[in-house]
Amino acid sequence: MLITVEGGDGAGKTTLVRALAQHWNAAGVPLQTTLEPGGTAIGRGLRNLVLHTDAELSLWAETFLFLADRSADVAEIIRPALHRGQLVLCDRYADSTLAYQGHGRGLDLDLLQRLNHAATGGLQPDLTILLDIPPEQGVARGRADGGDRIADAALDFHRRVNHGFRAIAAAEPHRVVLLNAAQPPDAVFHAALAAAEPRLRRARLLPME
Ligand code: Z5A
Repeated sequence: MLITVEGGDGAGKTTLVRALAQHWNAAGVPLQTTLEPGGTAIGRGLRNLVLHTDAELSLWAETFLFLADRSADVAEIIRPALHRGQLVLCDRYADSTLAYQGHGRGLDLDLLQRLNHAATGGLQPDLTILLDIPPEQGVARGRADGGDRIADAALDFHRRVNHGFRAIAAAEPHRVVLLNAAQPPDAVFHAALAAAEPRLRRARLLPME
């Protein structure tokens, strides 16, 4: 089973992935975590390049760096873990490319869907937890932790990204669960558990109650 956690800058994805991983590890769920960009060795190099280069990067060059990272993550980490029967918890995945490069940068959404399909071999999350936060609030949290090429973009960009994530959630309500990420971390964690654990039980990754 593949669960992805998505959302704007500073939404609390990393905080939530850590808390869920700790909780499910303690419950004995076989678990693999990863993140994009940067889940693999090649991905860590790509992450540094795409987020921190001082050089000019075209929008498509930026996009292909994220896609190359995703392709490596799926091939090296996600598919092998799924074959081992593990639950995979991924901090960002294909929806981020649609929200940031599509809705945010304005690149063609249909083409990005096809490129995501090529990069992932069509692997779709079973569940996506979308952490929704007003962009002003998320950006302020993210900046307090140090920015990057994309996080430092104008607030208008982050508003389009937020609108993009909400459009994805509205289009795929069975896959995407939207949570209010402006709540305290513990409330976000419990809302995420409530969304995920019935599915984990159905997949026999957790015992039935
Ligand atoms: N990007 C892209 O454009 N296209 C793609 O295809 C992909 C990514 C995959 C790096 O991603 C950038 O890449 C990202 C999108 C782009 N840039 N932006 N924007 P990333 O996921 O590595 O970086 P990020 O989104 O900037 O993550 P982040 O700043 O680390 O945010 P986060 O993981 O969502 O939040 P956090 O680290 O858990 O929390 C941030 C701070 O808020 C921290 O001090 C926490 O203690 C605090 N926090 C967390 N939760 C709460 C709550 N609930 N209340 C109060 N405070 C909280």
